[in-house]
Amino acid sequence: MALRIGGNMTANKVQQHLMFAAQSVLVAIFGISLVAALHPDARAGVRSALVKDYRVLVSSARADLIGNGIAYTVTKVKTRDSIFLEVFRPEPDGSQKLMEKIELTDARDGYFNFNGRVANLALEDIDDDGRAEILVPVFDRDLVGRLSIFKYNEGMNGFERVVR
Ligand SMILES: [Ca+2]
Repeated sequence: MALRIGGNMTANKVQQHLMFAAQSVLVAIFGISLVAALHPDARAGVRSALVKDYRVLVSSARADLIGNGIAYTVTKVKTRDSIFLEVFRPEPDGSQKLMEKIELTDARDGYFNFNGRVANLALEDIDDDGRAEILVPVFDRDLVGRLSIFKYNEGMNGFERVVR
C-alpha cells in the first residue's frame, strides 16, 4: 500500500474517512425513512420541505403607517426569486393580522445607509404627513441597487409604490 493522498493521509485513512461519510449519509437516510414510516404524511412533508422555496425573514420594523396611532409591523421576506413585504396590524387579542403582501419580483435582498446606519428596511415619515413610508432597498437581477418607497393610499386602502 504505497498509495498516498495529500500529506500524511494514507489510503487506509481515506477509506476510513469514506466509510464514516457513508455511514453518516446512511444514518441521515435512515432517520428520514424512520420519520416517514412513523407518520404517513411525513414522507410528502419531507419531500416538500426539500423542494419548497425557502422563506427567510431578513428584516422587520414597526411604525405608524396610516396615521391612526397604531404601530404596524412590516417584514421583509426573501424567497428564491422575490422579496416580499408583509404588513401586519396588531389585533386586540395580541395577534398580528396580515393586511397586505407586496411582491418585488426578480429582487434580491439589499441594504442601504440610512441615518448613519446600515439597514435593509426602514420605516420613516419622509414627507412629514404623520405616516411612515416603507423604504426597501433591493438588488435587481443585474445586481443594481434600487430603493423602493411605498406609501399608504387611502383611496386604495393599501400601499402604493411611489418611488422605484
Ligand atoms: Ca409620510
